[in-house]
Amino acid sequence: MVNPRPLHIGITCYPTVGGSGILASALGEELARRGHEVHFISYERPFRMPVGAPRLHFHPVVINDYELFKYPDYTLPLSVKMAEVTRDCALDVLHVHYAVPHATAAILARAMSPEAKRPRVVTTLHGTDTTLLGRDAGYGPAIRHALMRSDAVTAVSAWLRDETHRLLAVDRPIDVIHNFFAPKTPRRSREDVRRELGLRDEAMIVHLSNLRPVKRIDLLLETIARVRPREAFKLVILAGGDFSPFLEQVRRLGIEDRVLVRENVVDVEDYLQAADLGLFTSQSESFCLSLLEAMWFGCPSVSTTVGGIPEVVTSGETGVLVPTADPDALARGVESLLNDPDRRQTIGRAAQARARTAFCADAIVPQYEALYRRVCDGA
Ligand code: GMT
Repeated sequence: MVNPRPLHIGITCYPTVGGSGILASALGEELARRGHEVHFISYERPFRMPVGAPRLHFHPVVINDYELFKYPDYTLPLSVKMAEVTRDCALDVLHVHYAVPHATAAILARAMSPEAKRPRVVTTLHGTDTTLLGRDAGYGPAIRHALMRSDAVTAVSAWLRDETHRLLAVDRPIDVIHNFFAPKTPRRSREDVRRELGLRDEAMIVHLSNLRPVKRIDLLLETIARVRPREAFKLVILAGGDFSPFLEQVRRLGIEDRVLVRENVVDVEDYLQAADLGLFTSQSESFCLSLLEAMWFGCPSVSTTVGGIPEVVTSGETGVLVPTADPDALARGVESLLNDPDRRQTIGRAAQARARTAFCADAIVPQYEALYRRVCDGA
């Protein structure tokens, strides 16, 4: 069989810390490794994008400051850059991650391109683009418009697909393509990381997130304050954001000696391999990439039963799900793993096996490649 020709793919995402940007960067890297030319188009280089990798390119969007504008506009310069890269690099596909404002910019870029050279537009919904902005009357109709006019739309879980149909009344098929994880090899040993954190016999409970309100950091801290025995663990928060607004709560709960924070960590793998269990208390989560990252390293997690998380974890088998946002119930869930190393190990191993089979790059990236071929062939 003849190998299909490599594709030229433009990827736009939020380049700073956040699940959608991390996922998009990893996808770009994997696509380039598989022989495709990948062009990132954004206001900044995605923070996990490797420098100097073959077939990976970055095109910055420059935004000029005009006194006339009270609020600087990003959508138009982004769409112009998308059209320019499409023309100069013969893009087949513009794959945008997070609908706002990327999908609208891509639709405009496609309309600006000469008819014979129009790229296909693939929009991937990640979560709050539907669940938060989709409900906002100032955004909803524009999101719906861009989704209806995309050549394909994907969602990172069946739950998010259904929510999108429900909230946005988007009457079109949405493909479900779950998150994947392709970790870097840790650079330090488990012992080195634990030494850095000053851990002795305590179990390391890990939480990774961008600390946005939807992550319920208040609930995370309330839960930790209730876990017993308190000297048996430390909570390590890998924060993609400023933790200082939560310091007052940490003091009030008297858990200063139980909580360690590391902000904007790039080498998450180093910390994950050193962790014993994870804790995620989100109010909504379309998939929860951080949970998958922990599973990959055999680290079982306790999490709220929200959104697409039940597609990732089966309670009692590959993790522990707690149906209510109740700190006492969450603390009992944590204790059920903390105080039972055998159970922790059994669930951790099952979580790792599930992560490495169902949510590895080889299982997920070909689904995106097949989708690109489908929209390109359907010209
Ligand atoms: O988690 C966030 O708030 C960041 C957000 C994003 O769009 O950057 O993450 C979303 O995308 C991730 C990758 O697809 C998903 O794993 C997260 O579950 C999702 N977050 C929410 O739905 C809150």
